[in-house]
Amino acid sequence: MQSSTYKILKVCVLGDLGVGKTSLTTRFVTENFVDKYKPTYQACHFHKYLHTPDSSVYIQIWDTSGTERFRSLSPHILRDSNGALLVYDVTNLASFVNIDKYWIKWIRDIVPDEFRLVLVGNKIDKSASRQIDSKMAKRFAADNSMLYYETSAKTGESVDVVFLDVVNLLADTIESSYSESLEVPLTKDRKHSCCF
Ligand SMILES: Nc1nc2c(ncn2[C@@H]2O[C@H](COP(=O)(O)OP(=O)(O)OP(=O)(O)O)[C@@H](O)[C@H]2O)c(=O)[nH]1
Ligand SMILES: [Mg+2]
Repeated sequence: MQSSTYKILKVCVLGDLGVGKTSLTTRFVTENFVDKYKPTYQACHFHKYLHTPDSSVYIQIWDTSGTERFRSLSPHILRDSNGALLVYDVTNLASFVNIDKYWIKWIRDIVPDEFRLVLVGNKIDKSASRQIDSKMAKRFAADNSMLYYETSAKTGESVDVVFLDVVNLLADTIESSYSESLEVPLTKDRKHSCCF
């Protein structure tokens, strides 16, 4: 059987309840958006094959639950990831405050300081309800050594950019300690996700 060699990149998506972690992930992987809120229990695993000018990448995305009582899997997922997207909702002040108050500390207790984090302010299509100023969020991200993006999973704005930049950002971590190759049959199954 014919096959291609892919580098494996593992990314996890973290953030408060309802900020749009699943919507961002499914928008990127399947190009769909669902308005109806269905909370994630435990975690869902998504994957996608990407071709950059330099290499072929098999990106595995762990979409975690924002609910505290379902967060038991998250430390294992985080340790097994090359980097993480830290998502908040630009219309929900508490979800931004929690990035500093809770998420960064929680992550730093689990993985080394050099672990790469990307901050994402989602739901920018709801501009009339915005509570977090872009400049302030960008400054906060820079102060915490994170790249910063604003997205809308609903319209798709900047969603691909985030994931493609994450692939570039983490490419060197794949080549060093996480370097791995995967022999992927060209006749791949069409299933994109699996939830626990
Ligand atoms: N307007 C708008 N709504 C969004 C956007 N992203 C997500 N939503 C909506 O926000 C709600 C929550 O989205 P989810 O993607 O399920 O949020 P989540 O972070 O995965 O939530 P948990 O799994 O419970 O932690 C859903 O009703 C989505 O349709 C967006 O960019 N714009
Ligand atoms: Mg979810």
